[in-house]
Amino acid sequence: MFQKSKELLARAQKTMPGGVNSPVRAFTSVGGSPPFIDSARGPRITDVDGNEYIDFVLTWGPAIVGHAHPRVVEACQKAVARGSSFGAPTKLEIELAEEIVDRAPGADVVRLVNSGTEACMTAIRVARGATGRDKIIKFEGCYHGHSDSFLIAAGSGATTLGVPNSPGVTKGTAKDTLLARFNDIASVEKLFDENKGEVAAIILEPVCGNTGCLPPQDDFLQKLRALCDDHGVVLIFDEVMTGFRIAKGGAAERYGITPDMYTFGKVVGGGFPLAAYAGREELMRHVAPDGPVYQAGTLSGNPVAVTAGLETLRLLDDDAYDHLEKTGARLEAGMKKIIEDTGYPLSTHRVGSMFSLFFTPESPVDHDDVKACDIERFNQFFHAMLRRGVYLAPSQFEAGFLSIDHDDAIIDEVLEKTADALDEVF
Ligand code: KE4
Repeated sequence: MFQKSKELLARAQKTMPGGVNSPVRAFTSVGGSPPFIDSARGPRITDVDGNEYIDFVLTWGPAIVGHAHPRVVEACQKAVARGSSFGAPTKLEIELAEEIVDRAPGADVVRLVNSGTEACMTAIRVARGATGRDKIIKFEGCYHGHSDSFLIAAGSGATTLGVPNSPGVTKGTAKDTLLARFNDIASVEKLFDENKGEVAAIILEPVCGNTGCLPPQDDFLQKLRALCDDHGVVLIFDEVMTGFRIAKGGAAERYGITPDMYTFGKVVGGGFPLAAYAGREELMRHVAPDGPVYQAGTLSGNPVAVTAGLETLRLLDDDAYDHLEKTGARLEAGMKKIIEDTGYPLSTHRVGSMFSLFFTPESPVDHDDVKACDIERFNQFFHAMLRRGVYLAPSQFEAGFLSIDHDDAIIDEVLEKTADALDEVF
């Protein structure tokens, strides 16, 4: 079933760490070796051995209008034929910036960059530059890319100071990152009390997607907004995953909370290396060349990636979001029915078109809860689904995604396969 993929992996490992260009692709947590993908179209991907899968990874979110959407392909073909990058301003970048400003509540000014990592690392630089403060608060289980300030684990229980969770990150960097617990406003208040006047920003995924799909509880986001207002702290919504996916205006629109800054990625680039940070005029005018906070990029806003992002967002009209919501609800209802009928120790969360099936009966509210999942059983389930032609994210700590091409027939087929795979692993 995976012969050619296995051969390619052995060859790839000779010249690339783990044979991959991003660690999660190596299947380290789920075991086994990853299928090497040959092509994708709509809701499906095909590997080099000819195996076809219904895709719920969607290249970690970007393929929300399906893989290789004809309109996106045609527009990018025309764009690349006019030159792939000029390193100079273009009209297209204005159109994408205006589309983002139109959609994201409170975003007045946008800067296009090349990855979510770049967007997040720059957003905290702007917050630090604008406030003159050094510390940031992030939440355990939230991921904001691989820049040093975010590769921080919670220190010993007593302290809430961060410690590096990757070699190469200095203690000097780690001391300025404080760790709070998602959905636990008291953990944030405690950090504010212990670091009076030193916190520049709070950055969070308003709906976690990097510890499975965890929605904000009750009025958690409202209370965070109020705390930031009280302490003059910049509230940054990392909407790299949720942006333009869970609503036209992302989590800010869905939950009615306006952050001071945003980061975007994935959907906004339509599968090309494009991301963005945005925010209130007063903050974003600190960014060079308007202000002194420096950030730059050779390929930032290149016309091909901008074309892909623009075409994708233009396809995401009200009907598209209505479809994503309906298929998400169908999937969620089906999973809940399986859990109810079988009594298996499972729970599920869904927000719009992102979801997770957790291998714990207690509905998780934070990263610790997800760490208590039966990871071994998840891994068995993952492979059981792969053998059935369903490509899930290769980790309990990732979220699943739907595209506008995932229809009722696909959802019903996957629910059947899910029940069958669960019977196999339980
Ligand atoms: P990139 O640098 O990978 O474009 O974006 C970093 C990032 C920032 N913020 C959020 C909320 C994100 O989810 C991400 C990246 N997400 C992971 C998947 N959970 C990308 C997959 C990978 O690392 O290969």
